[in-house]
Amino acid sequence: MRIDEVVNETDTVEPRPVPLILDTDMGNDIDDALALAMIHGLQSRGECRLLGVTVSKDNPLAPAFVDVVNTFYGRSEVAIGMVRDGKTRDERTFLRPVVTARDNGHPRYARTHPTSDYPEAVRTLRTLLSGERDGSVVLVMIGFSTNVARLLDSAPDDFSPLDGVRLVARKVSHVVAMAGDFSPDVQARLTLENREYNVHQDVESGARFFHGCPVPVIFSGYEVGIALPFPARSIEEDYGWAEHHPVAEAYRHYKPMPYDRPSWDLTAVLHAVRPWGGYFELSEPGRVTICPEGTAHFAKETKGLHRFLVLPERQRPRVLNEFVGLCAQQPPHCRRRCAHLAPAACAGRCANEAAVHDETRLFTTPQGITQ
Ligand SMILES: [Ca+2]
Repeated sequence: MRIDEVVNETDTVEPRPVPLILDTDMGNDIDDALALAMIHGLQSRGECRLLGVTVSKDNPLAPAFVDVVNTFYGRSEVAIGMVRDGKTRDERTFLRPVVTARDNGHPRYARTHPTSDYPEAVRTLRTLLSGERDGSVVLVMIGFSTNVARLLDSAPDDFSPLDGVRLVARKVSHVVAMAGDFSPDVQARLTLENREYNVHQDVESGARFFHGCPVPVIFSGYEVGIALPFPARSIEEDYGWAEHHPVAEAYRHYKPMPYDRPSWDLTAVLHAVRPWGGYFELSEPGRVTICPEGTAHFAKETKGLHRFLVLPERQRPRVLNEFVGLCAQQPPHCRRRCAHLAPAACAGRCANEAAVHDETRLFTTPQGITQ
């Protein structure tokens, strides 16, 4: 599919559940955690379907945190894949306090996978893609390109007779990537000082993926998210429906509160699920080149597969408002299972009971949903 077809199609179709795969460096910054919460909020509203999450940060607490969040939202079926020999092994500040939190001797947050032996990410990506309809999957990248570059280089296997490039070309509609900085000032003078984190942490993989990706890529640059500070006030006020909320708790651990953190990764998610929303404008088509020193250069090109998001000033309050509301969205399964309880009474309790939070099990347990 060419990029103008993506744009034209998404401009006119009605909203529908978008099949998503999220590739994240969960743990390096708090916007990844908010982005995952936002995806769950959008899925609770029927707007997307999270197929899987692959983690590019090489620390076992990173997929464990993803597991905690998915389980909290009652979506144990979401696949999780983990990089091998990846970048950034340090824990940083919020993964361990949330994953290992205990109350009265029991884990505060349940996990679906009892150990940290998560499948390798490329295997997960190939498995997920091979099972989806052709041209349907939107790949959201909010970290380094380690996993997706290896995906392109992957060979045919038991899941698909296609190599990585052909598998992506067959199954992926387009990619939305938080990467680069496409503000006019930076593009006019690329320097080591204005390299964007996701690109320069793994330059080789970024070049491999963005230069070789066979489907359109829409970039959300550094300049978009920096203009959208997520309000600490929302963390303090909007999550009371759960006794403990793993993402709100992570936010408090990331840095001393209160602080408003830029919403880089959330911008990619919002555009991936609601490209029709009018939140952002799109650049002309072109080609992004990843330079050896870790900068990303955009050049207009009529048939180029790349575009980048532009945030109109008038849309800033509206986009922030969507971020706040979607991240704090309560999952509907709590209301279903605990319909006999007031929402405030149900949320914290059943959020900690992973087994009964499995949505499939909710509808198949012979004893009924109150078991
Ligand atoms: Ca990230």
